[in-house]
Amino acid sequence: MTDIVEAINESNSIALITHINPDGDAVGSLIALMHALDKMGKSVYGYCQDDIPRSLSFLEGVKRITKPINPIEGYDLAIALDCSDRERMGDCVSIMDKAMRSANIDHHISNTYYADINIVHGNASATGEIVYELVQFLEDTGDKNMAEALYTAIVTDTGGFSFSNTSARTHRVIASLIEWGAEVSKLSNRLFKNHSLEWTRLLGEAINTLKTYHGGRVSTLYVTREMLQRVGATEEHINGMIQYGKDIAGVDLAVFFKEVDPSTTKVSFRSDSLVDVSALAQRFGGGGHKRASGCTINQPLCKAKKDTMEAIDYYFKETMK
Ligand SMILES: [Mn+2]
Repeated sequence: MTDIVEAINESNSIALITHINPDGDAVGSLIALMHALDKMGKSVYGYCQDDIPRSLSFLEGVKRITKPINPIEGYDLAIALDCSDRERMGDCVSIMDKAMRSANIDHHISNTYYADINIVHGNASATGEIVYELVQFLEDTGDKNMAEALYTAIVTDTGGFSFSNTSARTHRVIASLIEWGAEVSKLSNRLFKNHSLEWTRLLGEAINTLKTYHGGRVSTLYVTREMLQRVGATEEHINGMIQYGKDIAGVDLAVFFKEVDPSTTKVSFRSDSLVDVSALAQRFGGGGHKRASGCTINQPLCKAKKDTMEAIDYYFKETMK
């Protein structure tokens, strides 16, 4: 931590970068750090290659996160948040490359330590939990804007404090955030009880594809381009749907396939306890955590599904003998 605090103190212009296809942790961590650096009088710029999900648009300062179109070159410091490797930054990687110094704040065990300063805590529930710690070093006290952003980061990455990454420390951090002004019921309503009609209809489509394997221990769901069109939904609406496959009694491993285009399929894995899904995803060049991971397969949905199920068959044969 002292290295990054020093780097921040010595810098005036600071770029904050988060990952492609951003989630609550990506956006919340970036915004919280942005507010903290604002307070220190730094010139802060937020970057993300992709659009910010509408569900996060209520966060104060979210509009300041821009796409990397003609970014100012040569920032004193560029900090990547929630990015396990350089590729996760997408087009924003050039901003880091052109910065005087770089830092990487993340909680993925697969992190590749790609920056000058690397703050990687594999047991943190969210990058937001690490940013909370950093903010303590930078500020006397947090404010409501930081609290809402960090609460969002942590509550989304822990699945509402339900995943195994949720620790006593996580709850202590959340307690502080409530003291800083985070309103639990307001944030829960905004984040979890606010589904669009399109999302709900798409869920119906996805549920219709449900199949189970290995005696009900593995479930699969998928969404095609055609299904998205039929209900007027976008890719953003798919976020979180895999949970419905995993929440079925008896399911140890849930797999979700998303048809990106006719020759590209994104695969997500979730598991409860038995299956190390980071190993499964790595087989296809992906990565993630033991309990949540993903990969992109350059095959049509049908073939990607077949390949994935074969890998799962093999995994079950080898590890569940
Ligand atoms: Mn995260």
